[in-house]
Amino acid sequence: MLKPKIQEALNKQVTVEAQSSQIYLAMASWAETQGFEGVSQFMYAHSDEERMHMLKLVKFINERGGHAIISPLAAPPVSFGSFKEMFQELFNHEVAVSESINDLVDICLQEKDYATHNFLQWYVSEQIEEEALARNILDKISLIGDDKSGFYLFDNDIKQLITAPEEEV
Ligand code: OFO
Repeated sequence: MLKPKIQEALNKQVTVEAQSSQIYLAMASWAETQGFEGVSQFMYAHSDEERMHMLKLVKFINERGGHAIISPLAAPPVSFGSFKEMFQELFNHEVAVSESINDLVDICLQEKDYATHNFLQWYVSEQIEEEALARNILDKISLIGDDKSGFYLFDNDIKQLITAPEEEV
């Protein structure tokens, strides 16, 4: 049985993951309107991944005898300035999500909930990968600078970074 404090913290993380999915969906749509097909495909896939992260939490909470709560979400931005700014925002967002996971892990240790602690290790590893991926993309964008043909190639190359959802679980 989940302790109320753990359930509350896990439900907050459900909202964080849903919000991430929502933001990346907005990024996908914006990139698509800018004609960047590869970037938009990457963002659509990333949005799906975040939804999977959310669902994994929902299932876990309910399996442990709790009740996963689906909360309203804030509207994400409509446009994102430049690709550099958009990926910087993605990186900042992932850093904030990592902090949120760390806080959750901390609460589990305080409450001696080792089962939830064990479950969360998947998220800890996932955040290391997601931050590294975002950092890698930002490095590539810095190398491109203002080179238009560089952006064209980048838009094509980024498709290779799309992870199939089944590789995630
Ligand atoms: Fe759920 O990993 Fe990104 O936010």
